[in-house]
Amino acid sequence: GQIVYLADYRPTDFVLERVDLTFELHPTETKVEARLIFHRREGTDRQAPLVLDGDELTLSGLLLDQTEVSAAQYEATAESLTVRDLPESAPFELTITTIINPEANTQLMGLYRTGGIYCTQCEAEGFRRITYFPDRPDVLAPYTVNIIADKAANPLLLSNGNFLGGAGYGEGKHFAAWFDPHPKPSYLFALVAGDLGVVEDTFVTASGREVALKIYVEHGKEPRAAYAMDALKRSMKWDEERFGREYDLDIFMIVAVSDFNMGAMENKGLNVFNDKYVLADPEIATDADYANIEAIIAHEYFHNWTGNRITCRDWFQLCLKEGLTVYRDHEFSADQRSRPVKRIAEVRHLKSEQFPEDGGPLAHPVRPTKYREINNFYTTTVYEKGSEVTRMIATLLGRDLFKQGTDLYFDRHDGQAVTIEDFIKCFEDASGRDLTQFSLWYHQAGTPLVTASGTYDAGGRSFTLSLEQMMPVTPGQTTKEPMHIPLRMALFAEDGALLTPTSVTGAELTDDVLHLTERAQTVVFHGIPSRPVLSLNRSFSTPINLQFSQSAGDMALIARYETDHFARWQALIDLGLPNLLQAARDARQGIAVTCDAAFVDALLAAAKDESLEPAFRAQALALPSEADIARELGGDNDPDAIHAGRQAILALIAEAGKDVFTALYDNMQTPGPFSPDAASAGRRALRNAAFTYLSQSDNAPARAKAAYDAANNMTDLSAALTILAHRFPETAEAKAALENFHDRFAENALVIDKWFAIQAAIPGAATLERIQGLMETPLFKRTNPNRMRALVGTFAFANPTGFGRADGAGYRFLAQEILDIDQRNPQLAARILTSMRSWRLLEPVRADHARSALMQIERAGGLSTDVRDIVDRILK
Ligand code: BAL
Ligand code: ZN
Repeated sequence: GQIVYLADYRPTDFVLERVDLTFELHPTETKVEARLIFHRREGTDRQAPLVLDGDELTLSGLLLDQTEVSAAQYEATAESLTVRDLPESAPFELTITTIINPEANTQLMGLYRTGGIYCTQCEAEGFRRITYFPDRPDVLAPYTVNIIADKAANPLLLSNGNFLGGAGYGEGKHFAAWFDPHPKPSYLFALVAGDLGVVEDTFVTASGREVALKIYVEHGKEPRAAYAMDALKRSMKWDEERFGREYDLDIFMIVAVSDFNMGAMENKGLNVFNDKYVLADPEIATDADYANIEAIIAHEYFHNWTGNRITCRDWFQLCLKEGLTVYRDHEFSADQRSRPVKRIAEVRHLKSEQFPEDGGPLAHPVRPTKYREINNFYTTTVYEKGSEVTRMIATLLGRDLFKQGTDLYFDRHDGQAVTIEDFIKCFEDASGRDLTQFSLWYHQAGTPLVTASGTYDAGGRSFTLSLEQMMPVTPGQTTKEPMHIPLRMALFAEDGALLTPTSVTGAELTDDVLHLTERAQTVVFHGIPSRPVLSLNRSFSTPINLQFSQSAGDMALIARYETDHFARWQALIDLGLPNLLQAARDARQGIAVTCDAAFVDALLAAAKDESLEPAFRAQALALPSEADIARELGGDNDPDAIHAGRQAILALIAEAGKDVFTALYDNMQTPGPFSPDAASAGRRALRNAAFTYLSQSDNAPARAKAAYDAANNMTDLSAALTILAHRFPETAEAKAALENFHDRFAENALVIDKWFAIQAAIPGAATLERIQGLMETPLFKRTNPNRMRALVGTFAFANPTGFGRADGAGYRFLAQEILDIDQRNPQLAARILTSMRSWRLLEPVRADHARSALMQIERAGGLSTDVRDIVDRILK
């Protein structure tokens, strides 16, 4: 794998006018005939050869305008096809035939088979595993696709666009033809064939066009697609209302498959989904699963405009479609559910996934300038930080100008492959605002650190706020410019009333947004009658680390009075965090752990505050994770001490709040039949949060066992099983529940993934042996990405004490697994390996073990580019 640089971008020498594909499907020998019409781009070298991309391909036929091409005129390797002496200006047709083996395709890129179904995954560079092609996102063309296959095994033949027709085709075969009129890049191509059940519905667009909606799932699972269908219709409506975007084909299809590297894929008119994000019913899906399905259905649907109608010029621009589309799906979920609770969940995720990436060896800008393997850039930085940057544009411009900016973007760039600069220009043109400094957010990696301190001058009735920003050094970026940081803020009086300054000097303040644009700024708020309590970075308006020493009393006041509920939650977390950090230090020294009463009181007050929605109260009760604590400690970390300290804090809160938690556990039932709506989910979340605390003070598993037996939905069942397995792993009750769960759901892969994941996350050194044992059981499937992520992924990403056990055996186990997975599925191997990205924050003995394990991978022969890229960067 060679390094690709943004600076090297140039358009293709040839323009692709049309694509006509014919597939004769066969499990091991699928014949692909690609008829491509090209002409030479004006102004390019008249002699230049046409060079097409390939990946593990063998050419079996090549025609130029229906005539065989002589051996002297072309050169074919597995990775490329070069054709010389092509017409200087006239269009020409190239007919390329390849034979591919879907059955042997374990990478799950290109055309492969899963559960008897043919399906494709082409983003980013999978299409070149199907045929030789200019496989880059700036080559857009309309596609016609003909599919020929055995009729009995493949009654269903699907591709992008609108259905043209089908017919019988010789002995036992049939064919279908599809035409997609919207020019698209190859990464959006899709083909699905096989025998599946379907759920059908229709949607009438704002302009009155009827669209057929179809979700294809395994036979018998149709009822489980009902929620996804509902989410799809809500998404289509929301995109019309909020962004003025209508759907543009006669049909929209979703196919759920069980072997899939990603969550889902937005192929034009034919989304392919990991079935984890389609299938749900109360018996198999948790509330979190329902929320994920809703968000991912929306995300892929929203790509129809942000990604498909307007796509990326090159893969460096990935955030153009991903950051914007994540922002859109976040807004959708916020509108469908509770906005503050959604925001809290987003920020939790951002801090626990993206912040460690941005603060470690894999840090890269939202818009990178080089890559060795593009698959490794489908990161939380591109996606989630990309979304945060889009959110900040909306914050800077306000809702109306932001809408005008997106309108302009859709209008100006429809049908094009564009860049981040094109995107930003639309907002500048719509608003008249200069976003030059702001756009550094796309180019400078690392999480900014903002330091704040305030002083009140009673005589002058003014409050002075000193702000400083610091950009950390990241790989390849040592010097950085100050950023434009939009900080939402408010000032409160001691009684919780909002204080509005008569004037502000030293910074621009628009509505509640304070603009920090210099390295250091002193802002004075005039006309403040009493000492104010500052609430800074409300709604997490900017993705920064904030250092602001505030008294416990002030934080408690924000936790109680802020009208921005996100800020209330943040204040509770900020109150708790020092306790968790100190607890980890104390546990390491063998000192008894204590916890500030101010924090416990504020937490319990929030927990029982009936004016707050249950989902919010549940979020307040969920303390920062062990990984979050490790990140905040910043180095020399001992996972066992962090775990012990956090458990001790949980126990102290549990003890102090016994009555509160008992009452919540008893009162937060959800009577009546199960409903996945946000309010019911919130009650379950709060009840299970209370239950987690109660199980801290329980010294017997009886309550958890009773809860397991009483559960009538997967949220409660898996919560009870988690408590039994994590808190009482060696008891007969835990063993019986695990066995019961296994036997009850053995036929249901998605639920068995939970069974594996819950066990992979059991704290403590013994879990490694458990995992090794689980790998020997018949239900363990090495070839299934969901299963590997559930067991190996959960262990490495979400079990600091088990994975990080002091003897290093967890790291050695991972190294072996990575090398093994890499043989089949490099993309999956590289993804799981990123779990090692924070190894330098470990205490020296563990860090040494981690380094040795990484070096074991690095030294192995035959590594994929995917794994090579990650291991080299992590070790650097
Ligand atoms: N484009 C890959 C899957 C997604 O982000 O929607
Ligand atoms: Zn996406």
